[in-house]
Amino acid sequence: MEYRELDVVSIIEYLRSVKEVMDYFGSDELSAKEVGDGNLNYVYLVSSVSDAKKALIVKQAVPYLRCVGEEFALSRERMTFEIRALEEFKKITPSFVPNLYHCSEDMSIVVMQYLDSHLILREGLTAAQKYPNLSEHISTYLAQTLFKTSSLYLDSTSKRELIDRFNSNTELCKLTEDFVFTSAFMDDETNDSENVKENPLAKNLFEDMEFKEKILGLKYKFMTQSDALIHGDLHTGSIMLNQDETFVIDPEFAFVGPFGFDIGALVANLVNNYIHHSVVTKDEDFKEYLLDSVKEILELFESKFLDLWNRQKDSALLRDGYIDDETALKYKQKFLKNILRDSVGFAGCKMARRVFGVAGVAEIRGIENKELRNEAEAMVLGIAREFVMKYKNLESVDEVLGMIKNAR
Ligand code: ADP
Ligand code: SR1
Ligand code: MG
Repeated sequence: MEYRELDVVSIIEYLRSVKEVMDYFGSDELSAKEVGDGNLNYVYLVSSVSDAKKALIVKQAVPYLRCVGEEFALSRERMTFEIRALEEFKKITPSFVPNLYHCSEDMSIVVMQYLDSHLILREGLTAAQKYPNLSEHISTYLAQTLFKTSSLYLDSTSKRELIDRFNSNTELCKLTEDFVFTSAFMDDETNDSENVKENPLAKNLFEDMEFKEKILGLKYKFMTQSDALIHGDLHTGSIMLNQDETFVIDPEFAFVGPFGFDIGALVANLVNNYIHHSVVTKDEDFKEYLLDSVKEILELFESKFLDLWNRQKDSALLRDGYIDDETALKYKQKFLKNILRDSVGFAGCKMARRVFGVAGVAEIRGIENKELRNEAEAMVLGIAREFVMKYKNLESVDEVLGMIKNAR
């Protein structure tokens, strides 16, 4: 089928030709509305007119970057990688990925389960909503997806096939290289120019050569380290949840990249939310909950990943009998410490890019009072700097928490 950009009318006509979708809706009359709030794509809620609860989500990529406009061309092939990643992660952790009804690489479209009682995690956290299963669920998601797509689990051929299927996601990898690791730390037209102008925080950041040199090291890891299939954009806007269930959506940035990148993205966004509550609501109880969540996610990830590894006898990396158990355990512990370190380094980049770069986050950029926003931005950059300057020598999760708590 030849690609065409759909709208609220043509989408219904398109769906009528998709058997799996018609099996779901039967002969119901359908209506569609656009509900997307993301930076890149269009997301429609299609529902039965007689029963609004009977509904599916349709997401289509367009050949440009939605948040900038048609003048910023971006090929719609990003949806091919989102489809592949959704299918791959669905196989590995079915309960954390929405059900898929229809995927078309030609139309750059995916039709999936409507998460009707779930909220975007960023919104929930900003409203000081606690989620009792978040750490447990997301640490399982991270351990399972990262371990089972790595050379610690796959054989050599399967791992290389995975790289072949995902590492041509060049445009979105380049977006990350540009927006997460580069332009947010120098004068650039894509930055939030109003805020950059005559702002001593921006001047200090752009002139901070020690920090920027360390960012280069992390960018290089991002560009070259093919550890596992990562989501690639695992901020709190890519998680939808309620008190019982947790879903990870929007993996269009997926590629085979460094273990620490997804973990770092999540930590960064939890810490930015902590900063929001430090400056705006001053809700000490909720701040404590966020810190506990960071600690639990990092520690649970480590123990679950290690457990999966201990149960895996042969892989591309290790052959049963190659080393004794004691040596293997020491090797694995050192390996996991390096994942923690890289996660914290990436978290620093991901926090700092949200201050002046394109695509700020609501918790920080949305603070309306200028003084408070400035206070929050200084705190983000302070913690991000600690993370980026010290990540290579970190020994424990508690040290990470110390860096967050000691910031002012
Ligand atoms: P983008 O790629 O543009 O960032 P997202 O995949 O993040 O798009 O989706 C944008 C928004 O659409 C989400 O923030 C959420 O509000 C809504 N959304 C996406 N998928 C679902 C879903 N399966 N169920 C309910 N809402 C969804
Ligand atoms: C211009 S693209 C901006 C950001 O949106 C996505 O969610 C990614 O985080 C990307 O860097
Ligand atoms: Mg998104």
